[in-house]
Formats: sequence, C-alpha cells, structure tokens
Amino acid sequence: MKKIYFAGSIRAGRESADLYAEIIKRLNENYQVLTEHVGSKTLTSFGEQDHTDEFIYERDIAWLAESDVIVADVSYPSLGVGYELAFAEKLNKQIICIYREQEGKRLSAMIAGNKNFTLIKYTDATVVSEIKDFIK
Ligand code: 6IA
Repeated sequence: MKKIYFAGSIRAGRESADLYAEIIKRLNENYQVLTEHVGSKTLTSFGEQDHTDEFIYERDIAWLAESDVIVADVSYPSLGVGYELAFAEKLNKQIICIYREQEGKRLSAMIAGNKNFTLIKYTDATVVSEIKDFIK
C-alpha cells in the first residue's frame, strides 16, 4: 500500500483542521497516511505540546523519506509546508498540491510555477477522488 505524507498548515493556522481530517480519512481508504495528526482537532496552532520542535522535525523528515506521495494543502502561506515540499522534491517524490482559492489571495509563484508539482484547485473533501486519479 502506498504511503502518503499529508502536509498542511499547523502554526500558520488551524482553520482547515476539520477539512484536513476528512481528506485524510478518505485517503486512508486506499493508502496509508503517515501524518494523521495534521488533521487532528485537538492539535492547535501551538502544535504538539508533548514533543520538542527538534523531535517533530526529525520525525517529519523521516516520514517524508519513507512516503511515496506528498499531498500538500497550499492554501495557507505555511513555512513548514513550503519546506516539506522543497525537501520532497529533492527526494524525487510524487507531489500533489491542493489549493482553495480565496478572495484577494494568490498562490506563491514558487508553488504555482513548479512543473514538478501537480496542482489541483478545490473547494471540499471530494478533491480526494481527483487526488486518487493522479496517484500512479
Ligand atoms: O509552519 P507550519 O507549522 O504551518 O508547518 C506545518 C507542516 O510542518 C505540517 O505539514 C507538518 O508536517 C509539519 N509540522 C510543523 N509543526 C508540526 C507539529 N507541531 N507537529 C507535527 N508536524 C508539524 C508543532 C510544534 C510543537 C512542539 C509545539
């Protein structure tokens, strides 16, 4: 079973935590999502209180290396998500970015302009069927 690293905003804002949880639930029907905590309703923008930042960094990098596909919500300007995307690209992982358009906001050219990233615009968790179509 393919392993998915789901990346989404944590300290950059938790407004979409419920949406992430639903997306992760649907992805888990066909794949193994390594980063279920990203959709956790109890994880606040202060992050995982039980772990140090160093622990989180090392663990997330190990999961990135272990994963087959990165699915990243890029609707928020999250430094963590941007870092993970660049790191995954260097590891030649398949990368799918999902983006919810918002009035007055525009996606970074460093994401929108990267031909190695598949970019899907979406509005709700039904985006998962499109994501599945792209996973080889
Ligand atoms: O910059 P952001 O916090 O929005 O970055 C979010 C991304 O980085 C996610 O895709 C996660 O994979 C990863 N990440 C960042 N912070 C954490 C975290 N706790 N727990 C798990 N993954 C994280 C935050 C720190 C805590 C010790 C208070």
